[in-house]
Amino acid sequence: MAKTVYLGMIGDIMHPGYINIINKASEYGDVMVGLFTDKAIASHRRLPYLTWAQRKVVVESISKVAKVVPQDEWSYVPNLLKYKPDYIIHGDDWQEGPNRALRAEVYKAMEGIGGEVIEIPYTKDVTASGIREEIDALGVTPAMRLSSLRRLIAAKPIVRILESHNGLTGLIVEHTKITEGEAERAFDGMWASSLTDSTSKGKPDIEAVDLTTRLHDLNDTLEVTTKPVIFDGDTGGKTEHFAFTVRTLERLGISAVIIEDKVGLKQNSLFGTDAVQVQDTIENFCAKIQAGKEAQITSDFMIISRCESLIAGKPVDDALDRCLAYAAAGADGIMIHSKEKSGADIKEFSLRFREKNSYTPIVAVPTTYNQFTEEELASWGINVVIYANHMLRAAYPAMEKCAESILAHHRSLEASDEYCMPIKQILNLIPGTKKN
Ligand code: SPV
Ligand code: MG
Repeated sequence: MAKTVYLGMIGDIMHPGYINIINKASEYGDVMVGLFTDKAIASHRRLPYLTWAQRKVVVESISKVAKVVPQDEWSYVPNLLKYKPDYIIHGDDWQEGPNRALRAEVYKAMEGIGGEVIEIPYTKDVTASGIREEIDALGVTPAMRLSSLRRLIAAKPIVRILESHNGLTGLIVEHTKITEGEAERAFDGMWASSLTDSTSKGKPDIEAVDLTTRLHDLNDTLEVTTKPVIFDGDTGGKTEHFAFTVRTLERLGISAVIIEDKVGLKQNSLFGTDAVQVQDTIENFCAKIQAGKEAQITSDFMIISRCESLIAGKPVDDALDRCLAYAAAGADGIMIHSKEKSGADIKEFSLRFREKNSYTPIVAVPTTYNQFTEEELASWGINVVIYANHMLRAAYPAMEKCAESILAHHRSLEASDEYCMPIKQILNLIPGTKKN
């Protein structure tokens, strides 16, 4: 009987390195490709361009691949125990660096099932991550960006979104990453916040900065990023107007709009009951959601309804009634907001909402209850966390201190040393900056 050789791969960008390892594997037996699912990848890396089904079509049509199976974990072990291959093949690049632990557990598992590990020299001149960087530098199509949020929600325990209000903050969301063991940690996308869009213009957050202006400025972020954007649509305006807003956002490749169930002059929610916060009727707000759903062209765009009951001082029961009705009316997600510091209301809401509705994504904005980790929020059933204003709030105190220092010292020496990045660094900050 032919032997089986297991080869784990993401298979997003086909390149000679992959073909080389498939050819080598086929010398030992039938090649079984463990094709990483979005879920397996999302725990450690950015999602691939192609969906699992699309990648499968490509990989299974390579003549030396006998079979493609899903690999649902970053670890190979569950599939090795399930399929018990005679061999597993891997590039020797995992002998060093963060993948060493992955290698050690593979050796142990293969020993347990009586199989063997084959290591071949890693193809250095071309890598999928190198090609990916080059493609990302070219940008992304609106359609690809738009659909990526739904894929992320399906693949990750919790999707991590950070506020961006200009091109520069967009670049921070796009590129900032850290490594934690074998995993890369980065932000999944951007929040186009009405608070920071208006504050950065020196205006109050009362829908005074009109949609056209906000979208014009958002274009700066879209030009230099590839990650999905969730747009803060305030109240969504008049129902008749909201339908146009949805079409415009879709055309730009925005993944989702969040509209809040308030009427009258909108005030920022973090004023809580210090401001008059009047909610729409459930019936009217459901009609607005439905008008938006009817207007949208793609099936991937998301309309997320935001409930302001807790902000307006009403009980969790009121928020539940509303959110269940919004979901039933067709909302693709619900955002529950609160300025309560303990987080108890959000936790109770989320757990009780999940008892009645297991599938509609829940979005939370833990600005005031920021003591909870993403893992804790996810354990309550929350799917998306938005850090809604932190780029702006971080920048302002630094700028103010810098300005005060120049005044106090009658020169900029102290301010430059203490509060400013070096000139050389700012000149090279922007990717693509060229020098002769
Ligand atoms: C925003 O960022 O504009 C929001 C969230 O709507 S909050 O400011 O908390 O209301
Ligand atoms: Mg807002």
